[in-house]
Amino acid sequence: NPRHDWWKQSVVYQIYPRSFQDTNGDGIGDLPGITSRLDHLQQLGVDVVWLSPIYASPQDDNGYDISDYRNVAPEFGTMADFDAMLAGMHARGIKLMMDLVVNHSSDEHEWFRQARSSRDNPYHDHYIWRDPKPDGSPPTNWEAAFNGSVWEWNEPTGEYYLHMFSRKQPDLNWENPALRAEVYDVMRFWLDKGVDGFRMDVINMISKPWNADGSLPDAPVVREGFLQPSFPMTCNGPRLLEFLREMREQVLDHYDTITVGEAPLATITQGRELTNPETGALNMLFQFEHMDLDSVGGTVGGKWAFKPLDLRDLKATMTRWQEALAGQGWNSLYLSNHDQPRPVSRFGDDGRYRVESAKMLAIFLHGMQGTPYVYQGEELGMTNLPFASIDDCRDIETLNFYREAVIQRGESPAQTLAAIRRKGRDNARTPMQWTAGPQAGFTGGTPWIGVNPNSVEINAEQAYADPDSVFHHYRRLIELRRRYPVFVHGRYAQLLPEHRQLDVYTRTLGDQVLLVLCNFSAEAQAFNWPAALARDAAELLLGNLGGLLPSGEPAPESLLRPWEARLYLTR
Ligand code: TEU
Ligand code: CA
Repeated sequence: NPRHDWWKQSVVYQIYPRSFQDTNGDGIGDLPGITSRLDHLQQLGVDVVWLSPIYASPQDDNGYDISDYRNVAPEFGTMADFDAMLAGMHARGIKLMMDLVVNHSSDEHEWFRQARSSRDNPYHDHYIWRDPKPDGSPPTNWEAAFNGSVWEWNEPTGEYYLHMFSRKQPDLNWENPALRAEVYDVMRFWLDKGVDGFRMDVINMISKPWNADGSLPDAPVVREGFLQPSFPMTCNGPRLLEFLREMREQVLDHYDTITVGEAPLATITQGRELTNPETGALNMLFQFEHMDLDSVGGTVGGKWAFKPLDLRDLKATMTRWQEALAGQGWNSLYLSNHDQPRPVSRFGDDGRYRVESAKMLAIFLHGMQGTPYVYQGEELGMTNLPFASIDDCRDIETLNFYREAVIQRGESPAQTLAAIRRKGRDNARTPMQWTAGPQAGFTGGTPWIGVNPNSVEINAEQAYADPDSVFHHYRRLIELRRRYPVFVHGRYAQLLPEHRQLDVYTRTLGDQVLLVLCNFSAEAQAFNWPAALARDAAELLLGNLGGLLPSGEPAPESLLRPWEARLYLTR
C-alpha cells in the first residue's frame, strides 16, 4: 500500500533460525531461542525481522523445501512457540516478515504426493509435468541450481516433473488458478495471525515460458555438451507481473505489509516494473548484480569461479540501481544473507582491519537509498569459516558442487574446497556467536554445523561491552537513519565513479546533504573535499576510526586512512 510507506524507513534484520539460538540442546536453533534474544534486536534498533523458513520441511534445503505451509517444523518448535515469538516482537515494536517459498514446495508436501500418483489426480496440475522428448531424453536442456537436470522422472505417471532447485523441490504450476488460490490462502493464514509481510523466495521465477505447442523452450547453448543455465529462461516469464498483480489485488492490498521479492538476474527494467507503487506489486526486490561482480560467470553458472572485485564495478552497479529506481520504485540494500559469504571476508579485510572494514561496509550500504538488511552476525563483523574439509559442510548446493567437480569431473579437491571457502553458503550459516564460551553460547549440545573458532574474540557479549564494537556502530547508524530523513529520501549522486579505492557519494534532500566517504583499501587515500559543499557547515555524524592518529595528532582531513569511512551532514 503506497500510502503507508513505513517500510521505506525501516531496517530489516534477517534471522536464519537454524543457526540463531538453540534452547533445548539438540544443536538446532529454535523459536524459543529467537524469543530469548529479542533484546539483542531491540538494542540494535531494527524495525523488522525477516525470518527464514520455519515451516514443516524435510530440510533438504534447510527449510526452503516446505511440506506444510501452515505448520512449524518440530525442530523449530510449536505454533504456540511461534505465537509467543510474534507477540514478543510486537511488544517491542518489531514487525515480522515471513519467508514465502512458493516457486516450489517439498516433494513431501501432500499436494505433490497426490500429484505424482496419477495424471488425473486433482492435484496433478499443481506441478509442472512434461513428456520426454521423442528420443526419450528430458524435455529441455536446463540445468538445476543444485546441479543435474531440472527434470526428474516420475514412474507412476510416466512423465518428468520440473525442479529448478533440488529434486526434492518440485516447481509449483502458477498457470493453474487453483494453485494460485492456495498460495493466497496460505498468505492470508499468516497475515491473519498478525505477521507483517513476506520475503518471497525466487519470486521472479514463478512464470515459465512456453512454446506454441505448450512445450518448454530449450535454453540457448552456452556450454557445448553440457546442460545449460536455466535461470535466464525463468527469471522474467511472460505472466510474472500478471501473477504478482493478482496476488496484490487478492491479498496484499487488504493488509498493511512489507514485501521484498528475491529476484535472481533482475534487471533495472524488472526492478522498476515490479516495485512501481501504482502499477507494480512488491515494495522492493533483492537484485543480484552486485553479488555477481566477483565471479567469472555471475549468477548463471559461474558463482564458484572467482574474479577479484573491481570497486568501479560495484559503484557502477549500485549507482545504476540507485538512479533507476529513484522516484519510481524502491531498492533493498544488502551485502549479506544466508546464501552469501560474509561481507567482511568478501569485500573487507577479515584479518587486521576486520572491525574497521566491517564498519566501513555498514556506512557504505546504509548511506544509500533503500531499505537496509542486516544478516545475523553481520552486526558483529562475523567472518567466513575456513572449512578444513568437505565433511564440515552441510549445504546441499556445496555438497552437490563438490561431488560433481571432484568425483564426476575429477577436479582438484584442494581447489574445489578453496572455492567453497570463498563462496560457499555455509560461511553464513555457522552459529551466531553470542559468547566467548563453549559453542559460542549457541547450544549446550553439539551444533548442527561447526562454530567458528574465532567466537572467543568475536561475540555479542564482547560487542555489548566495547563501545567501539561493530555492534554499537550499527546501532548508531540505525539511530541516525531514524533522526535524519535525508537517509530515507535524499537523492543519490556518485562523485568518484572512476576511483579504484574510494567510494564517495552524496544524498541530497532540500538543503541537507549527506556526504559518504569510504576507503575500500588498506592504503591511505587522498581525497579533496567536494567544492560544491561548504566544509564549515559540515558535521561528522559518524566515522569508523577515531579523530586521532596513533601519535596523538589529529588525523588529517584530506587523507582517508586504511578502510576509513566518514559520514558528514552539511546544511
Ligand atoms: O535462493 C535462490 C538463489 O537464486 C540463490 O541465491 C541460490 O541460493 C544460489 O544457488 C546461490 O548460489 C533462494 C534461497 O535464498 C536459497 O536459500 C534457496 O536454496 C533457494 O532459493 C531455493 O529455495
Ligand atoms: Ca533446538
